[in-house]
Amino acid sequence: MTVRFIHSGDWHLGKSFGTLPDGLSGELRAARFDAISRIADIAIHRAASHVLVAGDVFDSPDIARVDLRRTVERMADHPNIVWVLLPGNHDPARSGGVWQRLRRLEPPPNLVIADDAAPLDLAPGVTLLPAPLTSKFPGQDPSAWMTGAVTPPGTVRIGLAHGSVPIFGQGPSSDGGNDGDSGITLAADRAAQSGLAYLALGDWHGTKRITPNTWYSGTPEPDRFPDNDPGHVLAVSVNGPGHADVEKIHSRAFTWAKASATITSADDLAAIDQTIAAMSKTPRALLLNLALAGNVSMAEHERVGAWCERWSARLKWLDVGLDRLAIRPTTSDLDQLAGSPALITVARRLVAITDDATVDDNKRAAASLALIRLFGFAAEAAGEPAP
Ligand SMILES: [Mn+2]
Repeated sequence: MTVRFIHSGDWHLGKSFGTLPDGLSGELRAARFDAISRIADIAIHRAASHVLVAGDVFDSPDIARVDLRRTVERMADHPNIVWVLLPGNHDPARSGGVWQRLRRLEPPPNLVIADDAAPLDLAPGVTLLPAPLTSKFPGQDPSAWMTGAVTPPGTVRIGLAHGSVPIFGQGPSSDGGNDGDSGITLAADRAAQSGLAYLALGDWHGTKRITPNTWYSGTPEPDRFPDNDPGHVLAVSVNGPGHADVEKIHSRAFTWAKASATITSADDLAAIDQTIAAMSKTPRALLLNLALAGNVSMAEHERVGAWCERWSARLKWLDVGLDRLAIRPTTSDLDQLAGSPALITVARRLVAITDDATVDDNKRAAASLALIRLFGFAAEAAGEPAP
């Protein structure tokens, strides 16, 4: 008996990305709904009958009704796939909650809300044991009931749960972000304890293998600059009660990545060019958080600015941090201030602040910015365009 399904989780539909530029936040919001269709394509391609979503389907119980409707419509587009949705800490199953609102929209029969901790038949001989969350902080392991769940002998038992598992030497696997840190601890050996062929977990937004048959799928569409490995779904084949084959499949539209470099000239950015090329074949789909540090002259600082502008135009988003990139005016930089010894004194004082490791980072960043402004004004006064 073989059952094939897609394991996904942490869709966070409706997430607003309010701190990002307007147009971008709209695109990222839309990409999360589009992920449903991409997952359907993956399911069809892998001949998977079910998509199991391990919690946090919705970012908030207050998701707009039209977005609930949008979710239903996306799933209704694929009547041959059964979508099984588990309530997580962002969208717990409680009276008056998001799942009741969803039911009032009369979703099609291929949308299954797994909001009851009771065996649910997926296919002949295959039973799902879901561990829905009924509150943000349930205070106990919601998967514990799986161990005592009675199923006929030979049944393939598949678990579906949302929360963190303690990882050897690392503590709980919570991802520490606003959207993944549920504070709910699940037994890491739940699959073994409860005779599960596979345990599909959500909460951790990166893809992570806990045991050969216990995995976090991660979110299919990244939602932040990651410290983990988001942007995949898992195609799972279970052949009998004891064995699961798991394949990690790329599902994201946008790649979020972090990079950092310490530079002394804009030429050093060539290494970042290569890093960007390695991160994504499609720069327009890349959101890059870049932290630059080091010391550069005024002229090099201008070149760094031009480099940033070029990549801002080519990438989906360049979020560049220049706080730790200090200006070191050269003799020729200082020559620009030759008409005013007072300005040279000011410039030297600012350089001394940026040089002083005992001064806090904010003050040093402010001194650096003041230097850039100072030279900008000097260039303007000399009739040159400001850098
Ligand atoms: Mn989550």
